[in-house]
Amino acid sequence: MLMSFRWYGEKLDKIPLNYIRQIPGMRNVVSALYHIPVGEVWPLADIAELKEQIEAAGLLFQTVESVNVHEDIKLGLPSRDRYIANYCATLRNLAAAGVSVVCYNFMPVFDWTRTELAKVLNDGSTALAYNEQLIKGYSPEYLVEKMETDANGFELPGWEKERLSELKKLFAQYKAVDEEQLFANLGYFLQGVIPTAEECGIKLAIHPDDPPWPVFGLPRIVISRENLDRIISLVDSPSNGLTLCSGSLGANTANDIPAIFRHFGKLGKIHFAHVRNIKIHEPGIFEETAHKSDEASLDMYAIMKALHDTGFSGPLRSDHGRMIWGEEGRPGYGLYDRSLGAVYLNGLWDSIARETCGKER
Ligand SMILES: [Mn+2]
Repeated sequence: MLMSFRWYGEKLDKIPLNYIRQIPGMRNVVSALYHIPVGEVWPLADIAELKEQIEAAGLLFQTVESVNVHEDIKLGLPSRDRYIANYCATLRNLAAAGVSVVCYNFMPVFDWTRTELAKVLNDGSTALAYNEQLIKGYSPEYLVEKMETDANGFELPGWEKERLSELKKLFAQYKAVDEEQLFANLGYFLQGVIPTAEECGIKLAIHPDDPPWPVFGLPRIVISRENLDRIISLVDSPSNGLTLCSGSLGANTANDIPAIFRHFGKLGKIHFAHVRNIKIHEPGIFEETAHKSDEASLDMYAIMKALHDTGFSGPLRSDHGRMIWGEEGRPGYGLYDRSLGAVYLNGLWDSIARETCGKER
């Protein structure tokens, strides 16, 4: 297991790499080229520069989150072939720089969705939260505005302005895309990119939809064990795999998270793991919490045990954290609570490893 931390680059992230280096057991940085518009090729020189910065701080750069998929690919428009060719060129450049895992998602229009970016929890910390009842009263435009004003001046991943400026047009285009069509469009994308990924040694890892149900009537398919099984069978290749995210899939209590990790771990399909906790108050209403299991709804020990038992050796990150100790930063992506999460998960991993293998170290 390669403990990892998401970082937005020198320009966009206020957390310095040397702070990340000081988190006990931290080894790998997960990043992306945020200045390249969706659909364009990531230049090798820019990737190399990012890699040099990260390695100069004593950390690895083996994982990219995300190379976003152009909306035309998700919609299945004729222009998708050009964007698929660009995606392949980006994968080749990433492989040339030593990247081995590339995360992506296939959510129409909106990326992850929350109704509150700073819900005050009982201990005075703040966290991201979701309330299905509130969403029902929002228009898509209102949600976009709200996310922007609540984001502390940071651009949120997946909520880049230029992509969301044509909401009305996008919603009209998606009227023709139901779940089956979205599966077909994902299949077409994978048939286009997996051969290149396989050839250059990149493992593609689709991230679950967050939350794992339709929002504003847009179809969502990366939502359950059954659908994940279908996705990995769209193209049979070691490069066609998953980012299993406990907090995303876990928002639906029908998803048995430790069992899902064990199932896909046995198949060798977990290329990247996001392990975080949430507290579900009732169906459709949840908030993000500290990682520790007794504070929330998901059993972190059972998840880490499933990963360990199935020989997981890929990157893993504590994903989101709360805002604690007065920190101000990008919602979900502060230094302190994500660090506590990483250390907690490392502690679980160490004790599972020692119980299982009997090793002193
Ligand atoms: Mn995640």
